Amino acid sequence: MILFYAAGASSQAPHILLREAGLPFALERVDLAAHRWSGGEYRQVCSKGYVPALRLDSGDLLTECAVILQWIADQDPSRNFLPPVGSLARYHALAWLTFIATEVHKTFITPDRHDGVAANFLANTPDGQEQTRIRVSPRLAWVDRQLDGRRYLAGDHMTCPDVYLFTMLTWALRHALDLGTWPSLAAFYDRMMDRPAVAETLEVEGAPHALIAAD
Ligand SMILES: N[C@@H](CCC(=O)N[C@@H](CS)C(=O)NCC(=O)O)C(=O)O
Repeated sequence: MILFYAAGASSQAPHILLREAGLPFALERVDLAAHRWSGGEYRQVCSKGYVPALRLDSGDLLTECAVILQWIADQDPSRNFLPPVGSLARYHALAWLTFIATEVHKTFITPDRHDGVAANFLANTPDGQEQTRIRVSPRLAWVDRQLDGRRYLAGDHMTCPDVYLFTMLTWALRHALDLGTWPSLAAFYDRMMDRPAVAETLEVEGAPHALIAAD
């Protein structure tokens, strides 16, 4: 299978989970500004034009970060990256995925689309950082309270919403939010950073892409 990604984008979350799961996969880097990948026009791969996208060995293409994470988790139920289908715990995990996708991921993103340029992020400028503080901080403050006394969102065991949350925290740091404001979130971030799959992912992806340059 092939994961289409951009360094430091939301595609980082499925990238981490693929490594956690030990599944065989290839990576294809996408230049979101130019809409290109090594094979040509990216919209010919993914008509939505964004990452992540996961091309399965069957040729099918999966999109939407929260869905790709579920698919990866379900490849090996014994790893418990998600609770069993039908269990109440599964719905709690899906609530986390949905919360992160809609309340956190999307609040980092401006509704504006820029003509001809894939630039849907809030600009990493003082104004963009201020908007991030206003929009994202209350959500992260709430997550911090939920994490109080827990190692991961579901308790002691890492599940797939955790990798999505981790990626959102890297965005928060890039937008100059101070994780020290939220002790449980800061401890969670450090815990995730200690995981080999996370370190490998960060090393392989390298410096995050900048759709809108800082400064
Ligand atoms: N709804 C999508 C959003 C994905 C998304 O926002 N991707 C960003 C990178 S994190 C992107 O590729 N932006 C470029 C664009 O939208 O053109 C998901 O949850 O996967």
